Amino acid sequence: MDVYGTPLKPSLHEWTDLIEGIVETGDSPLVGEPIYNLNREDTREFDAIIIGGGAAGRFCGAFLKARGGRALIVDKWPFLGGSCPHEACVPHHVFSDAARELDLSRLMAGKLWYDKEWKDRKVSILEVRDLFLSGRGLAHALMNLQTKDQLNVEYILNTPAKVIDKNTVEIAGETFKTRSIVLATGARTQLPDIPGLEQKGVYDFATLISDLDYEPSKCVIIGGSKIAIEYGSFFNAAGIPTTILTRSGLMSPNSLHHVDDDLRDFVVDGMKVRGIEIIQGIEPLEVTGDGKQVSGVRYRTADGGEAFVEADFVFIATGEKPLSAPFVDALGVEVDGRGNIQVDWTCETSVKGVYAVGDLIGPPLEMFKARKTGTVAARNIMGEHFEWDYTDFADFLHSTYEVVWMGLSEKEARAKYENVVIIKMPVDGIPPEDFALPAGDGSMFIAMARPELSGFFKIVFDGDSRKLVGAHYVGFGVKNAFQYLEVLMKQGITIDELGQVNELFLNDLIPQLCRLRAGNAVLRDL
Ligand code: FAD
Ligand code: KPC
Repeated sequence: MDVYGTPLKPSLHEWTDLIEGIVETGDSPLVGEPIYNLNREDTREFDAIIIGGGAAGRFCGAFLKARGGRALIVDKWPFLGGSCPHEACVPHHVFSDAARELDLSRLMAGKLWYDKEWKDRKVSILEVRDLFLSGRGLAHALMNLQTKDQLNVEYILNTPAKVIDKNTVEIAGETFKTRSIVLATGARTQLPDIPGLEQKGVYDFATLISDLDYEPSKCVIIGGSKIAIEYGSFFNAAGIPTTILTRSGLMSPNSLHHVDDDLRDFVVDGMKVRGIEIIQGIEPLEVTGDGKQVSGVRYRTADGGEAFVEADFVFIATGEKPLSAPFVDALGVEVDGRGNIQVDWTCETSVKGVYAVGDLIGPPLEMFKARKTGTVAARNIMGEHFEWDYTDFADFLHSTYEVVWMGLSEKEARAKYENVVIIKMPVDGIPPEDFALPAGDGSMFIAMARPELSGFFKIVFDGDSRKLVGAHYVGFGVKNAFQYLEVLMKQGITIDELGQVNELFLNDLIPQLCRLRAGNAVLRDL
């Protein structure tokens, strides 16, 4: 199918029907047929052929085009945007929104207009999943429309690309020449090496979307990744008893940097309060079952014994592995022990003129890094020498809260600075159940009913320079604030400047508490 040329043709709704006919119903004549948005009259060589049109590839194409280059994005799916709108971040946010609503209903059960039966009520996770599916087509459609009609980037979809050499790519039997190649094929779940995974009842984030066809009644999650916390919090909030089996501790330094102990405790203890069973230090041994349907998970305990936990739903959250093998074979690009393609800070691989971006180059597997590495590769391909070190970044996850942290943890700050000043809520020495703060944006309601669950807040200063060096928050609406605060922190914002911020939310603790302390020539904790 050729879609090149006419603006806004296909329309948003035509794109939706076209994509859904391939992905959802499989009854479109376009199944297996490439979709060409390709200017065949343009005889210029491509500056880059981008293999994979997810966040990393799409931003690479858009940036390269904006810099005057010619890019061609190829994706095996019939839509651009990749895993984020299809099965990853977007459903994750739908589930986390639902978890927050459900959690509030349970915390408030029997109060105000909240039905007291909420305490034990189970809701349908299929309905929530299907709600996501009912909106997914439009997200897919928007990606194709925006890329074609607003960003004017050429693409070929619904067909895989095969790299022949560093200047040649084969797409649907046709050979295309290019000055450089950008690899952007992302990552998939790394399954643990244990028997029983082939049985019905074993899911990951992707197959939960594509395959789940029953309402689980008991869930076991294998793994301790962010996804374990996020999806586990949702399943549990939906009323499915949930156990998390994890090798290392949740939110442990192995997988996440700069996590403060008290932030972690607030999150993990909060999950336990809500009934999630968390078993750490385990080694999964087998997903048990009759060969057809799972019955549970057998595991080695932290003290070397064996134990079993029953389940009709096993969710794998043991991390992801990059889809790098075809490029090692075709180009000999260097990878690390986990298969992540090795790149320098310009995103160039060990093969000159071949770049790799997004999840394919390893952690952090986050959208900001995927999109920005795409632009970094584009800039360098277009002749600018541009390096970006993405190793220090603000981070977040969802439990039934938003959990956000950036800069140094208190422990890291104390190791680095002599005079560390802490401002935090709840206040040490007062029982949290007597102390309805932080009561941030969105948790006022909880604070009145369950003060101890109203959130967690801590900011860390170097008391000598008065500069902000870390911030940690559990509550709602914080991601937005912290993504800008991180920029200010990196620019060296002080407690005095933070105290000058005009708060829109009366209980935004950063400006008000900084202002209360900023008058002191010698800073003190609060
Ligand atoms: P992808 O989006 O996976 O794109 C790779 C593309 O390559 C796909 O479209 C695929 O079809 C295509 N492809 C593969 N092989 C070929 C081939 N041979 N030829 C052509 N095309 C090919 N990050 C956040 O920042 N915030 C979040 O809230 C968040 N939530 C997440 C929730 C979950 C459950 C998961 C799994 C991840 C989440 N992430 C989140 C991470 C985020 O989704 C990824 O970092 C991001 O999507 C990676 O983008 P990418 O372009 O590198 O890869
Ligand atoms: C559709 C949507 O809002 C989120 S998916 C974003 C994919 S991309 O813009 O390519 O990073």
